[in-house]
Amino acid sequence: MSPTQPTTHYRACHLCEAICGLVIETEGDKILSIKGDKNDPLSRGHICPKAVALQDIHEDPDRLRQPVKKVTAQDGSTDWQTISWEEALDLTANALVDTIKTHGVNAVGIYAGNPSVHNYGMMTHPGNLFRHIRSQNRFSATSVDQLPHHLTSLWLFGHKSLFPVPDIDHTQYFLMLGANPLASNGSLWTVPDVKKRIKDMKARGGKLVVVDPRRTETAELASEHFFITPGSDALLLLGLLNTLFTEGLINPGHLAPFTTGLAEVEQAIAGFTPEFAAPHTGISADDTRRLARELAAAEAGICYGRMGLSTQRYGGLCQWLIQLINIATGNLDRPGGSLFATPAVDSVASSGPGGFNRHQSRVRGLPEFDRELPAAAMAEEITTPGEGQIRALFTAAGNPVLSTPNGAQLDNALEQLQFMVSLDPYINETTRHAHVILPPTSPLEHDHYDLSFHLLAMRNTTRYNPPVFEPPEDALHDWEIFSELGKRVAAGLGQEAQAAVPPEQIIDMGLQAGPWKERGLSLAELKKHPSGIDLGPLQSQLPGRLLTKDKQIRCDTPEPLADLARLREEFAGAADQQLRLIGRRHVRSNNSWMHNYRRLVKGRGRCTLLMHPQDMASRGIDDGGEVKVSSRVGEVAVIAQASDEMMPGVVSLPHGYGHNRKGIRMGIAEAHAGVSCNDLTDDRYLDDLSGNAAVNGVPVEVAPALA
Ligand SMILES: Nc1nc2c(c(=O)[nH]1)N[C@H]1C(S)=C(S)[C@@H](COP(=O)(O)OP(=O)(O)OC[C@H]3O[C@@H](n4cnc5c(=O)[nH]c(N)nc54)[C@H](O)[C@@H]3O)O[C@H]1N2
Ligand SMILES: Nc1nc2c(c(=O)[nH]1)N[C@H]1C(S)=C(S)[C@@H](COP(=O)(O)OP(=O)(O)OC[C@H]3O[C@@H](n4cnc5c(=O)[nH]c(N)nc54)[C@H](O)[C@@H]3O)O[C@H]1N2
Ligand code: SF4
Ligand SMILES: [Mo]
Repeated sequence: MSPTQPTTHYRACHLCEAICGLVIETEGDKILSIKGDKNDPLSRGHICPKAVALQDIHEDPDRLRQPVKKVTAQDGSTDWQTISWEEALDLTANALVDTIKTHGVNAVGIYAGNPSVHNYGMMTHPGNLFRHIRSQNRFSATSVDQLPHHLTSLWLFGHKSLFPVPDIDHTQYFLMLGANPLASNGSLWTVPDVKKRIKDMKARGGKLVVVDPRRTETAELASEHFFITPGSDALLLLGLLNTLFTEGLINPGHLAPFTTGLAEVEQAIAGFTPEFAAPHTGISADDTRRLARELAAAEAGICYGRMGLSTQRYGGLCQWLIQLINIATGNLDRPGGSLFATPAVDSVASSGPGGFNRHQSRVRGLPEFDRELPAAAMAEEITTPGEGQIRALFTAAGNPVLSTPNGAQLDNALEQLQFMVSLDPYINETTRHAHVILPPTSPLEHDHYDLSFHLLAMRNTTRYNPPVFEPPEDALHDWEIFSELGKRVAAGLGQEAQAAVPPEQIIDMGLQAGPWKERGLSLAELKKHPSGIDLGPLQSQLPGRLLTKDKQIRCDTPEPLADLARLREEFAGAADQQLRLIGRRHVRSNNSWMHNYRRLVKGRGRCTLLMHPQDMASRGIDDGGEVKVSSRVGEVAVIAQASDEMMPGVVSLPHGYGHNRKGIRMGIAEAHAGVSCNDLTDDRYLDDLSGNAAVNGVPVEVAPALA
């Protein structure tokens, strides 16, 4: 075929968890169009405005194509110099080996960001490098995100990644807390086209109840919406569970033969009544009881909570309580409830269960989870002298300066490092501190398989996509960079390097050994079905799928039960009048790194502080006026926007902005800089149980900027 003839490619969008199927038309090295793939059995043609950004990412002149090294001129100014891969890899490996030999493995810090789980080579190959750097100073976006879900799954189901997935297509009742899938397209819940699925559910007589301090896009679609004071959800969930117990509504159904400990939970939570919760949550005791009865009466129902519940002071308790409610109502593992997916390549079977609190962070004693420490501890581990201090840092697909609490403190800390390397295509707020940046191929230049999101999907499907474009000659994929560095570091430490098996071979083996092997799945088979293969709706699989040692679900988990004392103490007095900050997502944005694409940033600036008109009036703030927002750790100036979507006493600012720092090279993002919400969030404001960052519910003050 001539290279100038139009060619059709099938490809999953990897930008968010919805993993929509795309049809991409190309001619030579040009993209002609990007559209939804109607034949994709999961996404059925759905896409959002971000899909077209794949073209912008691919073509972005700011995206690095070659490694760069920081060079300092005689006057002290710095610049970036393009270097060869050979030099970049050698330089990086030497610096890592030197650090390890002089200061030990813990002197190397590692931070892995969110795109790692959207890019399968970044999941199969980090071990090729990090097995030689067994540092305890490992961090990731997990501890600013889904850590409480992992812990709950570990405690109740025996594996960190056994996540119950809401079966929206078959449910009649959906209680959703702290999630906004209309903007996020779903999280820990792969659910493309969620809007239509919600509408279908309502059309068949189902009910959606949303609990959120903001009347979000999702709340607008709900049958009922309740405002809730940020950070108080655990009290509401306890009130619900308490009602189930006191009104005789506990019915674990098919779970009963292998479920224990509910009686102990009943005793422990006896004091947490709907009346105790009401003054703190703002939701009446009558409404709480009614919601509990409705959920219990539903033929099949779902209780689900996401970022708003995970990243608050009681994230661990909240996610644990949600699963107890699903168990107590018999809705776990039941069609129309929440079920475990059966991915064709089962990463649950091939990974360890994870562990908790086996070691602690050096400075503050925060608990490890799955060999990672809370990201909120990263800055102090860099700046506090002593044995085990981080002196060299490896960041991969992460921008912690904008995405972790008290980002400004981390921004300063990174300047102290002796060496920093970033595996990243951009010079951004974090990577500008690096000494070397290693840019991988563009997403369309490598193949694609979803290792993460089939595990979270509301329907079992499987799909493999070859690359849309051949990579340029002198380019390396993320997985190749890990392997190449692994080889060099192993040599430097006198260890044996792991063989670099290409990711597609790992997938091929996974498919042939996986739960659907009887269907004859293999890479070759998947290649025959470019839109993917439908494996059907989620199925009930307990107790078979449980990975707890005794194949039981033990509900009386000691850690969250002990955490009830902290909750009781915090809410012992009257409700306070503190103004609280929460986050916000927009369908045209994605965390910190998608503000450099013209089509996505056009229109009114989105980095504004939403505030209830009453809260503005009492502070003399005008709609559209500039305000100062301050917290224990910092202050930002931003435009305030009046909105009765907000619960009075709560303000909302999106995260991922703040592209006004010196030295970044993302022209469009700089022109739409905004401020970083994580210059206000607090590295000391955590869910003490899990160590997860509480970026929602942060106490703040707001005042007119000129006051
Ligand atoms: N206040 C507040 N803070 C939050 C949140 C919030 O709701 N509120 N949300 C939190 C959540 S849920 C998350 S997941 C984190 C995200 O936190 P991070 O993962 O630290 O940040 P991202 O913005 O996702 O940054 C992604 C980085 O990966 C790079 N990148 C993109 N694609 C690739 C690739 O294919 N390969 C490589 N090597 N690099 C790539 C980008 O250039 C960018 O530098 O933020 C968290 N922070
Ligand atoms: N367009 C877009 N899509 C995305 C992303 C993105 O940045 N942009 N990020 C992706 C990532 S990494 C993730 S993890 C997911 C997140 O997916 P979601 O969790 O669905 O997304 P959020 O918009 O953060 O929803 C959190 C909701 O919690 C509410 N909230 C805040 N505090 C509280 C509280 O204390 N209690 C209650 N009940 N609610 C509260 C907020 O108002 C918000 O509506 O989205 C993914 N998809
Ligand atoms: S919802 Fe949008 S960003 Fe998410 S996978 Fe689909 S097209 Fe991509
Ligand atoms: Mo996330």
